[in-house]
Amino acid sequence: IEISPSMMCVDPLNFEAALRQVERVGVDMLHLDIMDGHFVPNMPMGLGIVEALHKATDLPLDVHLMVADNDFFVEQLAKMGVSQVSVHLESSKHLDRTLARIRELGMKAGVAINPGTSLAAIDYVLERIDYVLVMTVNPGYAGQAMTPASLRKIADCRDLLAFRGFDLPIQVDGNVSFENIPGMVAAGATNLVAGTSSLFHRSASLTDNKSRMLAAIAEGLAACGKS
Ligand code: S6P
Ligand code: MG
Repeated sequence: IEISPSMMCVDPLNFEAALRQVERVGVDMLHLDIMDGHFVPNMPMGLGIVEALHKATDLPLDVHLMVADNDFFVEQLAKMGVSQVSVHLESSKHLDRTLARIRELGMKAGVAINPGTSLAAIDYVLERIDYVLVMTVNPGYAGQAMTPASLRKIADCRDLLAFRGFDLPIQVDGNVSFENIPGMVAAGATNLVAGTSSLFHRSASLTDNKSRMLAAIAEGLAACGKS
């Protein structure tokens, strides 16, 4: 199970210190939420931070695009050493073409899907993707509550991938809390976007929060017989 901390959750005035703390505590990649104020009503960080992080860290960069013009941002990100990028199927006019282009540019391609969107739409792009991002909140903000159908949707995604014979990571994003992690992992989540409800929870240090995450992951794996 991989952990991808959502960097929009750190204090922008102490960004570098937070980055070093995240590196010390140990994570698998950095989740960077790029929003344009059109597809979602928020704009917490832009391309400048992606470029700066590429120079400042060895951690792989995991970009989650929440923008109206995916194709523009995909071309920009390819120049910034990004490892993987997900585009929302809700904002993609030509999803198949955009996903093919992401791979052509040397990045892993992910398709992100809003809580209210049917999984059926990803069925015919499975050959084009390296992971699925199942949104468990409506995109735009940190600190929201998990949408009610999230756990069965993660399980449905796992079943669809298995049925079609694709062994792909399932990233989950939104209220991936200490309480929700066991159920998410048991349902098939393999990559956890960690925000204000886990790694960056204000009640404790990053080290303690990471330990609590690991315990919650172990509980989820045990529940599905994988530990
Ligand atoms: C939301 C964004 C997410 C959040 C993350 C925050 O649009 O894509 O990556 O930053 O969900 O985590 P939490 O635990 O505050 O929900
Ligand atoms: Mg995100």
